Amino acid sequence: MSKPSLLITRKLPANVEARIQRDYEGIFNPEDRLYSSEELIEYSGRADAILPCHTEHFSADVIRRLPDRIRAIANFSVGVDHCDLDAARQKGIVVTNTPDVLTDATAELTMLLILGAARRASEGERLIRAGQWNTWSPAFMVGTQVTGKRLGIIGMGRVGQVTARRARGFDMEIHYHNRRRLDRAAENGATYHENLDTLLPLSEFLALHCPNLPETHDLLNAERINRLPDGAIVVNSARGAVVDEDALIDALKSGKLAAAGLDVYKNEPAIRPDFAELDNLFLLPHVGSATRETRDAMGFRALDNLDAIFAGEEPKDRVA
Ligand code: 8YV
Repeated sequence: MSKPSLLITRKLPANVEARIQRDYEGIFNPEDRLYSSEELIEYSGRADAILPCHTEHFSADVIRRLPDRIRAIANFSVGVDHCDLDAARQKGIVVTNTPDVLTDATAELTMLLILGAARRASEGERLIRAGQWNTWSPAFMVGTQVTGKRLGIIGMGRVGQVTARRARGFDMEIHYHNRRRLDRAAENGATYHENLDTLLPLSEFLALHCPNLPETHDLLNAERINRLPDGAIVVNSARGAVVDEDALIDALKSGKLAAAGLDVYKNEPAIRPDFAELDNLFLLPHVGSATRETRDAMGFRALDNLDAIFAGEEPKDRVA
């Protein structure tokens, strides 16, 4: 039997590409060039399935124009907000994602954002690299202590729960809001808030772990930021769309927020230039899951899903 043909839109780890070579007719992108929608549609013409990243946008229009032979979009990502799932369902295309395998890496990065923002890590680093460290005093680069503080988590799914576990290592008191309350064991002592009204005023730190959905768009807006304690710190390793960036910048400028840590942005990678002007903003370039271990695991998980689809079985991580 001939191997199914697979369009791989970005350069993947060597181990993952080797498995693709073994089991599929791979159409690779060795230069790791970002395809336009037109190219995506054109290159899909030779494929039975696509293995994309969140950088490829499968709008309803793109999905409608994909060749009929495309059976699946097996994402190399847990987030699927770059795919119009209804359009995929209508066209009979199976869509999968890669949950679980990037949980640890993303929670780890969330702790880095919390610590980096609170302790002014990039500000200090920039100072040294610019050759401008020429003083020391007790008032120099004083930040916010993390240990023992209250951490509010919005979105207590896989990543939120592991972030809570890591934060407990810093004696943080965990409060959370989620669409539904977790069971006692998963809560592990965290306090559930049915709505944000009670969560926000006590969140000295606030970590966003909710997906980008119509109801979470601009969830952290000016009004909600104002309900945080003065000097709170906000971190986002979920999706840029859940933060009103104008409101965040205003709050960082006014001192309402002491600092923020961001890994994701509304219009990445073309982020707004005024972000870079704020000393109290700790910025990373969407690298939540960027560890060697996790990248391999994401690729293998996407391939497990494809293997199931081509074997006529239900893939483990079907989202449409
Ligand atoms: C990935 C992510 O690196 O999986 C996700 O949803 O946001 C990132 O951690 C990226 O999406 C890869 O496509």
